[in-house]
Amino acid sequence: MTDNKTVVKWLNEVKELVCPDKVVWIDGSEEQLEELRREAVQSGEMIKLNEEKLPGCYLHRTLPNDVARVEDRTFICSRTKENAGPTNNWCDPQEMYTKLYNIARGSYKGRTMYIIPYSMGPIGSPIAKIGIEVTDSIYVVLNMAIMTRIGEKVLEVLGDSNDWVRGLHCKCNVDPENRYICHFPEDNTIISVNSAYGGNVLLGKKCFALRIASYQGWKEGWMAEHMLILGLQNPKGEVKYIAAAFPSACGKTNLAMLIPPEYLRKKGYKIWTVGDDIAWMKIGADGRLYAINPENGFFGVAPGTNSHSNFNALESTKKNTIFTNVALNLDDNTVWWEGLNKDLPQNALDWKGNPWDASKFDKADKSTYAAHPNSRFTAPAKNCPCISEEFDKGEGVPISAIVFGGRRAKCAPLVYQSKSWENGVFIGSAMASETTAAAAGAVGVVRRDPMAMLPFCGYNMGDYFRHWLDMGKKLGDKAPKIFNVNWFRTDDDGNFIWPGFGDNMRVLNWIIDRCEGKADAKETAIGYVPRPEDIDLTDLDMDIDTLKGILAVDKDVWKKEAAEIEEHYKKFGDKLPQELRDQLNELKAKLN
Ligand code: GTP
Ligand code: SPV
Ligand code: MN
Repeated sequence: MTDNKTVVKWLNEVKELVCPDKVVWIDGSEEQLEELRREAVQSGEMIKLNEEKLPGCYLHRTLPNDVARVEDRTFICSRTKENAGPTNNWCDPQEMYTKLYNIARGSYKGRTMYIIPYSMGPIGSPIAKIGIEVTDSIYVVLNMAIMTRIGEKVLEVLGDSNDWVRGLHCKCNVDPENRYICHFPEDNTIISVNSAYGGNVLLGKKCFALRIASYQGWKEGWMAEHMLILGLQNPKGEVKYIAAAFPSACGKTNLAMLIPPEYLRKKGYKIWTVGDDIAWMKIGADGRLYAINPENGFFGVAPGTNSHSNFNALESTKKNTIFTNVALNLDDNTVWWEGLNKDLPQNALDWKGNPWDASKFDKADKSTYAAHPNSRFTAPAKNCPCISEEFDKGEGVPISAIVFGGRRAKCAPLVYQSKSWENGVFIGSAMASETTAAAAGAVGVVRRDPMAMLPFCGYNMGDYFRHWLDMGKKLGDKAPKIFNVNWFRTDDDGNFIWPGFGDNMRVLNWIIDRCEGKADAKETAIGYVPRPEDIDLTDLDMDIDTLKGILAVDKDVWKKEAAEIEEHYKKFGDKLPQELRDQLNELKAKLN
């Protein structure tokens, strides 16, 4: 499909290594994709769902050992260990290439080598970038066809350029002991072996659009961030854009597609979705920060998604969607997951394909769940009822506010504003959140996750902080204002205090009002916190004292927090920018 010499050379080398029976170029045509779907159904790799209720939808089950990203097997193989930094696993690139080639060698025997040319970002957008993924999995091809822009036109845009990311995925025999997700930032190369799940194998997503792209952004003066992008439309019809970074499974998809409470809808407020997971941001000609969503679909968390919590996400999954590791309702050949509705299916298979006994369902015991807690839907962005008209444009949207957030049962207030860009970078660098099922390992453990990028930063995180500070200097007074939110404060019984979801709009309105100098705030040691009367509680069953409680900044809790941030900062040694050290000292002084 191309005579780009760099592409042809790499593909020949890969082919010689993996020894496929057959080679297939993915041209992006519907006929070819439909043929692959047929093949996947025939082999059992996918199950066709009810064509009336869920047209064009399929269910896929991964192996039980392969249900989430594997952070302990993810490597940044830069030439020096220092460039990977203290927060990444590192291995010498030559050593890792040798190890991976030994695993990949001959692994496509009896299989087909699919070549997927794809664009991250609207094809031809000045912010977009191109990748080629080679895979032996039809599931990967079909997911990439939803999550990215694929096919022949990508190669036309690439021409004879060498500016593209090489991605090799080998499913092998999905052996967790030989699973590696490796990035070679200096070589624009990703190699992933022995997995067939989501972020491990859809190489355009976390591997390219965050790990490789964050490195490229550092070198080229832009930013690749783990952020949703939304447009908030006010009653005058003006749209202001917000980018928000929350760790995995902490609410990006939900916030990006939010439906405002009725009283705000009636006034004319509305949210438009530009992206739900990743933002690429560049300084535009007018000096402001512009963001695009490099993806073309949503790889969203299924559990908890329902018509009340996230109507727009659920609507997005009603056609041409691939479900992974949810339950199969045998009565009508549709899907089900915990939190979809209260009707537990009485005749269903669980995510492993075993008969599911609804009577044994116990909320406290995840082993009784029908769907895996990290089960997902892959849905085309254009299915989303509130997709922004800017989504496909490629120039990007101007960002007014950057929001950080995470799951903190205590400590962080509902919302606060940083005092400056530097202070905002400090807040992002010190972010912490409870771990979720999106990555293998323990769930619910508080860990520092700077800018929600801990698992995704492709270079030394100390340099990454410096890059953030430098971007702020370039943006000057045009820089977005930086905020922090926490929807997850709990009471003594462990219940969430803030209603969350659509009601988060009340907080977004305060954020935009602050950007426009329209709302007041109280200065505290950690930043500007709304006065309780500044958060509109109309129609909400919450009293002002409860609100005061989740807006409070408890100095004793924060002194402990500051001590923990100091510990966290030690990892970065000399790479920690002095500005951030100063910010921490200022916080400590204010708390005393
Ligand atoms: P990734 O796709 O892993 O990056 O996740 P994400 O950040 O997009 O998270 P998502 O929106 O899928 O939400 C993850 C989980 O958090 C779901 O179970 C949601 O129901 C829950 N959640 C999202 N927003 C809120 C909120 O405002 N309050 C509460 N209590 N839960 C929320
Ligand atoms: C995340 O874990 O942040 C995700 C899902 O968005 S995955 O694509 O698996 O990384
Ligand atoms: Mn994510």
